[in-house]
Amino acid sequence: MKKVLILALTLVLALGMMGGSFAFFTDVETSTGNVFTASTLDLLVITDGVEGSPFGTHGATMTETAGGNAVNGFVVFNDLSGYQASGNTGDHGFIYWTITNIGGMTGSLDMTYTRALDDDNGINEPEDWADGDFDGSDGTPGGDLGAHLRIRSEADLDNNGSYETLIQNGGGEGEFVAGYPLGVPVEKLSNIVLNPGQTIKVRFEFRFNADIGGTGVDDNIIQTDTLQLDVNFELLQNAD
Ligand SMILES: [Ca+2]
Ligand SMILES: [Ca+2]
Ligand SMILES: [Ca+2]
Ligand SMILES: [Ca+2]
Repeated sequence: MKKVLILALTLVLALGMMGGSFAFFTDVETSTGNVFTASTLDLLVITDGVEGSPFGTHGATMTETAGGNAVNGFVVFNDLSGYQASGNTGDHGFIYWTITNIGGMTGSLDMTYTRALDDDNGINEPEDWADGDFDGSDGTPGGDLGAHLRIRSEADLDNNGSYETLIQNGGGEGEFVAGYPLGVPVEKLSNIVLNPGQTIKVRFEFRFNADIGGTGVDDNIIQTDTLQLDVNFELLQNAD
């Protein structure tokens, strides 16, 4: 055993000496400054206009709160009613959004609506009487605006000024917000390809009928009621 160990040591020393006795040509090239930078996926959503009609004739108002680089701006419509100014149209209004991919890579855009809140927001006397009883209730457990307010939205996917794509369900008149389950996002646009720099536009409309619902329901059931609809735009990196 001892002999084997000694032999091994000798071999190593001999190799070392051989290495030191040769001269080699050498050349070295170094690639420095290799940098890896992730691309960007960034969505810019601008609320670029609101419009209402026949606002101003009976006190309805709208206020627009600007957002940052996201759809965190919002619009508040107050004191709405089914007031009939002309024809058979009650209060209605529009919100316009411009959506641009300001990142460096292509993404897929999804858009969802969420009925976030639909609340009685207090019950006044006429509202209480809507169900024929002065009992502190209007006869429905939650708010009633969602069941009497239609929404309709369209997209201009090629940004040519024409809103060619209907993105709501329920036909030309639009759909009642109450059709959305409370608190659950409902997808309205999906997998819309947005290249870097590409823009699309979305026009959102809400509308009361002059006789809300038109189903024999006392219109007073919506007095003071409040409704919140959240709109979410999400840009996802494309798989390819
Ligand atoms: Ca109420
Ligand atoms: Ca109510
Ligand atoms: Ca009642
Ligand atoms: Ca109610």
